[in-house]
Amino acid sequence: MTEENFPGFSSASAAQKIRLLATSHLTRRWRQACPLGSTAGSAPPLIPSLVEEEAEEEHNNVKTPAAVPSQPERAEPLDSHSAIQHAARAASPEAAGTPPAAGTSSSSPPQQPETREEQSLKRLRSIVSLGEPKNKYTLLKELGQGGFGAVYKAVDTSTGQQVAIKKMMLQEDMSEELAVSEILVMRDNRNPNIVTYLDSYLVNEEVWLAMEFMDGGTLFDVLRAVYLEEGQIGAICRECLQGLHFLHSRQVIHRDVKSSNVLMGMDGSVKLADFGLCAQVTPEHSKCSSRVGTPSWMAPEVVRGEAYGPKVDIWSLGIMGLEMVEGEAPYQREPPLRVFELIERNGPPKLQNPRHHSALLRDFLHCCLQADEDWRWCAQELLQHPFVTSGEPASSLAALIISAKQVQEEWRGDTCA
Ligand code: 3AM
Repeated sequence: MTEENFPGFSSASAAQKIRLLATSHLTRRWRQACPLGSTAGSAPPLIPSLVEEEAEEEHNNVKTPAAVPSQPERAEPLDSHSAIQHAARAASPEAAGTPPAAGTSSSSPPQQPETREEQSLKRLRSIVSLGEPKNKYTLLKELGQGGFGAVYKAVDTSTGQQVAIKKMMLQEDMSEELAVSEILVMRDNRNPNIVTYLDSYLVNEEVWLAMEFMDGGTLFDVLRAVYLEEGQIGAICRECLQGLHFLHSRQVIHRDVKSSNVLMGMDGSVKLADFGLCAQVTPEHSKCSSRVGTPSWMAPEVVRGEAYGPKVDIWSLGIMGLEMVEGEAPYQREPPLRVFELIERNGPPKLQNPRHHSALLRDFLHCCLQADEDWRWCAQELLQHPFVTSGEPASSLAALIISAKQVQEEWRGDTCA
């Protein structure tokens, strides 16, 4: 691809020039209406039937508009029994034991087949470490809540290393499968752009998953606080694409790429996280078909319930690109059924003010947001896209994250005052 394809490449738009002139990162002041600490939307994953009922209900209840622009809520994923079961089993196919068939042994009495939960619990017991995590880690503070439980900052008492511990409650439907998938994908897919797995334990009704501590928080939180320049968006896309290229080359599909599942480090590192909804495909079964993901980020083929492959993550990355530019994903405030309808009816979402952005950024989004997955670029191809190759070095994101932290501190001050 040559520069001629991108007539606006060297000439930044007026809006960009203003941004570039700013000495510090512009903050998203309008977003202060709902400051830090909100755990909005941290419901557990829902099965489609429930989601659709709820969505219908939500759809029928017209909400009163807020007096101030409201904060986009952190969107929660949809999933399905079969999808999670597939993800959990396929994440490590060798361990997906089938239940013993009743009456197959002449010496033992006929056995009831194990339920899916029992199989997953057994599987979980076989992969977690033995021992008492409370002796190994000292919990310092809660970092945030998710549908699964909560994440804590902790310290490894023997090394002094800071870690993050995700405590996943097992009471919820399918939670064993989600936990198995999350642990196996992280454990078996180590890469600089994937949050590092450290250890896991089963503690009564909870799984404790210890992972590296990412001191910059989520990209979602950064986007709430500051505007990003195109070079920074290019850098974040490159880092995520490196992680996705690695996962896709190992036939793992993330299926829930969005800003709240991208973690950042104060050194500028960018890593994919939250692997509970991942699916492992194989050369023989290279496609999935379960409707899994978070509505606004879901590719059209997922919405339609068609067979799909790793390029669904590229669509979601394109939507995340829009999040980075606009501050939130298209249709993010709409109920799930309405989102599906809009994705189907409107085709690929567009930038609100395309002229405010470079031809390179527009072309990059165009390559990600192709409704036809044959036309959509893959991670490897996108890593060669000039918008990505011209992105800033990841280390330059450190200043951005510091600015975001400062804004978040100010918000905390405002709410405490
Ligand atoms: O709720 P907020 O956004 O403040 O940043 C993540 C999020 O915080 C944090 O836990 C919350 C729920 O996901 N978190 C998750 N994994 C983390 C990690 N490895 C993490 N923070 C640091 N390191």
